[in-house]
Amino acid sequence: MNVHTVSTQPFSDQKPGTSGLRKQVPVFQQRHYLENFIQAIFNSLEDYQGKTLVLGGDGRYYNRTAIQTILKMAVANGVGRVLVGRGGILSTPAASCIIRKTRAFGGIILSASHNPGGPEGDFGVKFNTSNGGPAPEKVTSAIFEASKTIQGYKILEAPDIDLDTLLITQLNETTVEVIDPVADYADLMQSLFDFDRIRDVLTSGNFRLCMDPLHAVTGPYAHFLLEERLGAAPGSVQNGTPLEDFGGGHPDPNLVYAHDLVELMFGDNAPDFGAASDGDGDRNMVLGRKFFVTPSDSLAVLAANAHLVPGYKDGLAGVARSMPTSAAVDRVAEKLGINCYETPTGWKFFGNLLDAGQATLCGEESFGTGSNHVREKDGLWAILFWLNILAVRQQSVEDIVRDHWQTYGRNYYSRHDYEGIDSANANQLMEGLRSQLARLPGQQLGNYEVDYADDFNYTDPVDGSVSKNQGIRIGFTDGSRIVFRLSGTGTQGATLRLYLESYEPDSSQHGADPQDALAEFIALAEEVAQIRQYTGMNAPTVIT
Ligand code: VG1
Ligand code: CO
Repeated sequence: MNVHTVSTQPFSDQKPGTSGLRKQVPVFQQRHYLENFIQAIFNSLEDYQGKTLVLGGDGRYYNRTAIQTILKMAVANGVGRVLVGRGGILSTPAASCIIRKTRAFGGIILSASHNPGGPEGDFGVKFNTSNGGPAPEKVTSAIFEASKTIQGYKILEAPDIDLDTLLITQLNETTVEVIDPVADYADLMQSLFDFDRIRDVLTSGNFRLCMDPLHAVTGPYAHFLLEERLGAAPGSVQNGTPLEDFGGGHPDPNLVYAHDLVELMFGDNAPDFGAASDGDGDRNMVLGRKFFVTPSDSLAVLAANAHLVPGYKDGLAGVARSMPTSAAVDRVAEKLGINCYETPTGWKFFGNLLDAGQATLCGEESFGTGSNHVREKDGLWAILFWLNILAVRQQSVEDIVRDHWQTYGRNYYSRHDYEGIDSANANQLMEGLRSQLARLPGQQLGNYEVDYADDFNYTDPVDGSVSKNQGIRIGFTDGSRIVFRLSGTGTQGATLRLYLESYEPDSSQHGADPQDALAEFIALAEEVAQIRQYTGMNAPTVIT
């Protein structure tokens, strides 16, 4: 079949952000826009010809169209074998699993994660490398450089490929294999967790769970694993059919966007366990009956209880968290006598630590938790980890978390997002903060003395690479802190993220609402950053 080279002009805005290239659908629908970026990926790589590429996405609007284009470009660019999920579906963690299992040179995952989908929603492209993880900065920079000078792309002239049947097709030198998106991933989960024990609980008749994939990619994985393999009652998975527009919602598992689940879990007769995941299946939210587990606490609880789970019974090599994530896991690491690494925001920064065997569990405050089983955060994995712990400990979610606070103290934590603000104003706010950093240490702000104030810089302990300006942090002498960052995943204007944390060792003080416990820091953040003035908003758009 014929391969064409189509001449094209570069776009100047194809710089990948925190997690791939994310734009509104109409941007991707511009002539040559997707093709340019995909060709830039191939142009920035060496030595992939004849090797395996994994391809799939979260099923959102434009997923199927993009997959057809990418398949034809992969053939034209000499990829040896493409493994594509049936229906174009692969969750991010499943793609990571398959890249590793099949020793692929990489994967292309189509997703804008938790951003809304549909013709007016967002779309995205992520490239993962042969370890199964998000491309590190040196790779994404090379792709961006290639996108700036691109003059043409290669594509096969061929009819569309049937994505809905498990088939193997030969196209020129390339084998295209439509694979079951769930099977390999499900096997991996079964190898890590005590399925017999979880099944005993789920079929005992006195434990109910509700899992809400928010009409996104986790649906088929959750149906198969929770209901079929583990015996949860039919209907335990709600909103489990992936829809191109996620039913019009934000596929973001938090207390605001997972409203059906939240209503159920905080209502009368709530199930024992509730969970949700995001658009591409890498995020998770865990709830007990009338009880919310913050992602930072969840990471700490998983680390403290990992020895109860077969896949982690021999202990953890170390743990890692992103800088804005609370220090709850640091206290667990200290007790276990293992290292705790602090990385910039974004899963790509955990890759080297996982590859080098220095960290086993990783997490982010943004509802991301994962381990060395793949190289992405993994929503369903976290949910199964919790179920395994519940099955062994035979306690409620709330009791387990309260016990944890009793032992380690409680890190009160909250994130305030100001979405859709003017980019120039957002940058001015950050500059205003930067200009104060030198004089803040030693100063008294309200009742607290500033211990340090800086713009977080990270030197990767494995390869020595340096990432600068990863968020402004103001730390106080009692261990509490305020962090400011601008989001790198939005597609319109800017989003300011304000992260707040304090530490309370006294268990008689563990019952407060985090917004009350953190009220003084919320006020201090306003004082130093003038958030109202710069954003023109009186309150955050989302509080998690
Ligand atoms: C956000 C989160 C970050 C996460 C990233 C990708 O980035 O804060 O922790 O890794 O999304 O998650 P930002 O730059 O907007 O703060 V996902 O589930 O979109 O792949
Ligand atoms: Co995601």
